[in-house]
Amino acid sequence: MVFETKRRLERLRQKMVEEGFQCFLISKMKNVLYLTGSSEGFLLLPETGDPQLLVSPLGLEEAKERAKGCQIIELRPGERIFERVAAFLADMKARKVFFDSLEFSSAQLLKERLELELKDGMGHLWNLRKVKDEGEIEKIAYACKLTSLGMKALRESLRIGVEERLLAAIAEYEMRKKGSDGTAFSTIVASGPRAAMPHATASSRTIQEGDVLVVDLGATVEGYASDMTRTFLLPRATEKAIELLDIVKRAQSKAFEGLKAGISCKEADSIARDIITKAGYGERFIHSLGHGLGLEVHEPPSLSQHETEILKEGYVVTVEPGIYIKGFGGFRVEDTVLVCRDGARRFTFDL
Ligand SMILES: [Mn+2]
Repeated sequence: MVFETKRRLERLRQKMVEEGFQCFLISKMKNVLYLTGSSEGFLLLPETGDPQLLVSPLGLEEAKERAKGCQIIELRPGERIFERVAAFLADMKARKVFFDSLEFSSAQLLKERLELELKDGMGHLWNLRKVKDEGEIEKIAYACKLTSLGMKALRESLRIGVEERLLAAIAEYEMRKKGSDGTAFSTIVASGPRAAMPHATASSRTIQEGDVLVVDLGATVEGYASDMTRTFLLPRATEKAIELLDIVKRAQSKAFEGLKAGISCKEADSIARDIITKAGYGERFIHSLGHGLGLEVHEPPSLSQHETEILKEGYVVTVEPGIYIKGFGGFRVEDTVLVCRDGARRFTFDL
């Protein structure tokens, strides 16, 4: 971790200097975690000298224990952080400053005090964060294993009359017990007509004969997420439901087989979309094929028709085609995978 955060900080600094900027202000928790190992603090990365981590008394212990490669500066209780940032930027005579996220009022304060050019530098951070290193891959793979175990426990508890919320609890309990730090998002357990809503969370509805059930689940391990969806058909599911799930599964496995470094996000999306369109449900595939995943569940790139970016070795993405028919149900199968040179490696289990 020490070498990794140091390498990340140096690469970001190099980009900053190349573009003629003197400082990078980093306030998003996941970016601070990625660059320092601590999820506490506000990071100032100057062109020379130690990065400075401004920390409130509340986060001081964590920062001291976990932050690597930077100088920790304790803020006074109630001290306004941007007063300190402004003073720091004035001291170093910064003129061009990158930020990852900046509230309008904070930007205004800086502009009032200093002659500054402020520019969104989040793209530089994403360029680093998109390519996962060994340590990150290990954490994501572990989170995916826990998610698969949770999904398996849910499947084993699946019966007529059980509440969606109980099924969610069973899956989450299993993940927790095996080592998850928490869910990566609100677990989706959507049965019957509710399955047609891609973002429905678990409700008090009970599972009925003939239901379609969509379960979307994720764990976290040391800040890293996982994402997995399975669609289950209850006894007496209709012929149409069986057919629709088959189409989605076919689209999903073809997209997985075709995924590799060197193809574009759009091309990846097209593999699945063409299959679903040929089957007559193109209009019902209402989202993109997938998304990047790491410290956040949804990261760039988006595997969509609008994204021409080329996938690189080391990207972790989801592959999740779906078909949704209002009043009838929804069908989605999702795995988290690593993009490799000649293909993709699946982290979530085959179940
Ligand atoms: Mn997803």
